[in-house]
Order: sequence, then structure tokens, then C-alpha cells
Amino acid sequence: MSTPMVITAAMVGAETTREQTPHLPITAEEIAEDAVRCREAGAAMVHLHVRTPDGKPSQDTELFRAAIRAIRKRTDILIQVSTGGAVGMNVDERCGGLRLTGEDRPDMATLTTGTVNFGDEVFWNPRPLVRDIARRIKALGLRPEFECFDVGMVDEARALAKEGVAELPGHFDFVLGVPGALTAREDALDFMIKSLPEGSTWTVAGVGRHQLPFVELAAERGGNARVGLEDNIYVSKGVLAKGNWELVAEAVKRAKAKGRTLATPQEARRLLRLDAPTA
Ligand code: KMH
Ligand code: ZN
Repeated sequence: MSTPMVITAAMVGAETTREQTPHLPITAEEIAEDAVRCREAGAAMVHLHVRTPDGKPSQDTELFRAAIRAIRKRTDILIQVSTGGAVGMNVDERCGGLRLTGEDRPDMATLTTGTVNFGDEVFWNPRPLVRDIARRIKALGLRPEFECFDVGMVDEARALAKEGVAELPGHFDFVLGVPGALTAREDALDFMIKSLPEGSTWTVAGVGRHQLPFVELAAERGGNARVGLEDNIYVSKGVLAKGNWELVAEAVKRAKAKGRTLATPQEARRLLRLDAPTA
């Protein structure tokens, strides 16, 4: 039996707009409704950003709280909050989701481990800022998903572990195909996998038209995949996905065609070591 595949739905993001797709969920209720359908389609986790009512990207703690409560009222899907936010946010803004404790605490948080060109902008992650966010994630008792837009960011996770601000083996997300960063190429994926610290797990998020083909590459390699409107709005050429759930359903179809089964949230929790103590 192969390892069950963890499908993550990156549902909202900071860049996708309602002008690009009317199917982008914005309110807590819209996010929860789509999350329920993502779970039914086979996703085990959502990667979450939030928006103000007029659709602007936000990392506001109370908006996260509302979305997390709405999701948890209706489904057991795991919730990973973004600490990336939108380009230009300061570190305190970015960490809004990390101020949630008790029953509102997320299950996981992202940690981008280096600076990268992001289209015509710069996603700014100098080393002290990365360590600041790593410490906040650890203080909350969470494990990060190392968000890697290039291979040097995988190496940086080793430095964080050496300094004691993160643990290895860890879970990595390879984001491939952002203009200005590492291209979504099969050999790039293989190099990322080869560069991983021993025993680590990985997910790949192909951006734009690369999203669904990279689900298949991940499935063939025993890895995991992220799909969703944060990274791609089309389910096929020129056809808008009617919600994140439709991208999850298509990913699941492709994963199953490659012989993979899908992880439940409970299995994903075990596979990604979310309950391992953060020393
Ligand atoms: N919106 C990007 C600038 C994350 O969520 O951790 C960063 C991002 C990464 O989306
Ligand atoms: Zn994100």
C-alpha cells in the first residue's frame, strides 16, 4: 500500500481577485462552505489567508478566528494559516493567525525561509524575520510547513534546525512557477526532493497551468500536492474552477489514476507529524 496523499486546498491567497474569478471565497461563511466541499472531495487540509469584507488581503486575527470557527463548526479539515500574507506586510501583520490560542489555534502555519522575487514585487524574508516567525510558530506549539520557492530555502530549514528554532525532519511545500522564482519543471521538483533533510515530507504547489500536472508528478513520486484558487483559477484551459472544491476534485481524480489513496485529516496529522512535540 502506498502512503496516502495529502491534498491541501490553498483557498483564498492574497493575490487572486473577484475580478479574476467570482468563485473566490471571501467571507468566513463562504470559506467554510467551500472548505466543507473540499473535504468531501478529498482534501485533508486548507491553507488559509483571510480578506476584509471588500476583498482586500488581510492577516487580521479576528478575521482568522471567524474563518477558523466557521470551518470547524462544519468540518474536521486541518487548518494551516499563512504567515506570508501579502507582499509588503510587516511581520506583526503577517503573524495575525499566530495570536489564536485554545480552541481557535490553527493546526499548522507556513514559514517561508527566504526572500524571493514575486512577479514584479519582492516577497521579503530576511533571515532575522524568518527566525522571528519560526519562534512564534514554535511558541504556539505548532510545526511549520517550510514554504520553499527555491532550493536554497530548503537548505535554510537546516540552519533553523541547527539554531533550535525549528525541528527536522519537517514538512516542506515546494512552490514552483512563481514568475521570478524557480520554474515549475519536473527536474526542478526532483532537485528539491533530493535536497530534503532525511525523513522529511513534501508537498508541491504548481502555480497557474502547472497546478494540476504537478499533482500527477507528486502522486508518482509518493508526495503530496496543493491546489486551489490562491495559485490557479482554472480547472482546464480557459475554464474557471467553480470553487476550490472543483480543483480538489480534479486533483483527487488524477491522484487516484496514479494509484494513490487520499489521506484523511487524521492521517495527515500523523503523516506530517503535527502532534510531534516541538522541543
Ligand atoms: N502571498 C505571498 C506573497 C504563505 O502563504 O505563507 C506569500 C504566500 C506564502 O502566500
Ligand atoms: Zn499562501
